[in-house]
Amino acid sequence: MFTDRIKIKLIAGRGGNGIVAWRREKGLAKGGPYGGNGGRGGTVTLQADPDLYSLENLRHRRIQKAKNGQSGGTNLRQGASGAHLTVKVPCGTLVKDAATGEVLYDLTPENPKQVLCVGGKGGRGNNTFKTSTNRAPNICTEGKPGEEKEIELELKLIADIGLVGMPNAGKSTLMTKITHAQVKIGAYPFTTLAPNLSFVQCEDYTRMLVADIPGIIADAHQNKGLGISFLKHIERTSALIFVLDSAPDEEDRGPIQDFETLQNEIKAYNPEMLEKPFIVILNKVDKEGSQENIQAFRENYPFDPSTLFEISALEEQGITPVIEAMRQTCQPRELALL
Ligand SMILES: Nc1nc2c(ncn2[C@@H]2O[C@H](COP(=O)(O)OP(=O)(O)OP(=O)(O)O)[C@@H](O)[C@H]2O)c(=O)[nH]1
Ligand SMILES: [Mg+2]
Repeated sequence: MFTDRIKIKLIAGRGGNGIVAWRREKGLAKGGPYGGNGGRGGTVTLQADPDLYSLENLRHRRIQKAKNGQSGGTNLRQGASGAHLTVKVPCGTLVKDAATGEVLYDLTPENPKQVLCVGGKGGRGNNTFKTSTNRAPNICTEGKPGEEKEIELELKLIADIGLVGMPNAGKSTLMTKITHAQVKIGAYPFTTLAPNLSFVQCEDYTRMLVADIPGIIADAHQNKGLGISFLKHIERTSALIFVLDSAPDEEDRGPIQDFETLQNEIKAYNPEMLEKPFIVILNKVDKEGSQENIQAFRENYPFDPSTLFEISALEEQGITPVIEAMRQTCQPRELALL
């Protein structure tokens, strides 16, 4: 199960009550007010955790509550504060107001932590009401309720590179050859149903985070196939890799047509994504008929050799230059050190 959108309610802890108590000591007839203040309620914080890739862990816990503060004690004892609650979410989680949809925060590696609900203040014990005219106040106050918020979390994964292609193009096969990911591969469309994320480890000890998403088909923007909502997970990558099947299929669809379709669908989702640096991969060169398609593609799109690659993901041909090109293309963004 992959969850990338969820509504939850956050509730900070209530403050503990103040109390009425009196000082009692041997030989002290009227000890005076001695009731302590209540403790503060716990605060709710959202924190981006780089090891999480889905909001799945929140699916069965829609209400997240920090602990209440304790009541004050006798002998002026302050009540204990309620424990804070830190809710962990993946990096790239947008926090929205559930009612209006307005984006409140964007939890990224640069800005990973945000206090959402502040705990309620503790109530006052009777000691704090002591004045020169009222030396024995019989009053105290209740703790204040903690803040509450209904929010919607929307995940937009933050990877360095996104793989995009038609179903069956070989995205997941390529993913398994360049990363340690073990993902499902199948000779049928829509094998991948949710994004996969994994690292390519480079020789200079840097690494690139790659996202493999479900295949995109023509009219995906009208919700054909799995739709284009998964494109949001490659919306924030610094580069894209178009994975094209270079072998002709039964309907004689080829890489030229597939490349156009993919670009049209991406444009319908967010045209700015087409401004990212990209690499085009002509996959399945081991299959019959691919050479004619590749030649036609090269004539149609005279891309630079640093942009266009011919590979066989299945037979692991031509993979190393692709990894090098990915590194070059990613460079604008600081690559993560191991
Ligand atoms: N002959 C050949 N077959 C390949 C190659 N790469 C992938 N395949 C096969 O193509 C089929 C689809 O591969 P996947 O990696 O699942 O394709 P995908 O793009 O992830 O597909 P979706 O997840 O459905 O979008 C599988 O049967 C692979 O074994 C290749 O280079 N040569
Ligand atoms: Mg796949």
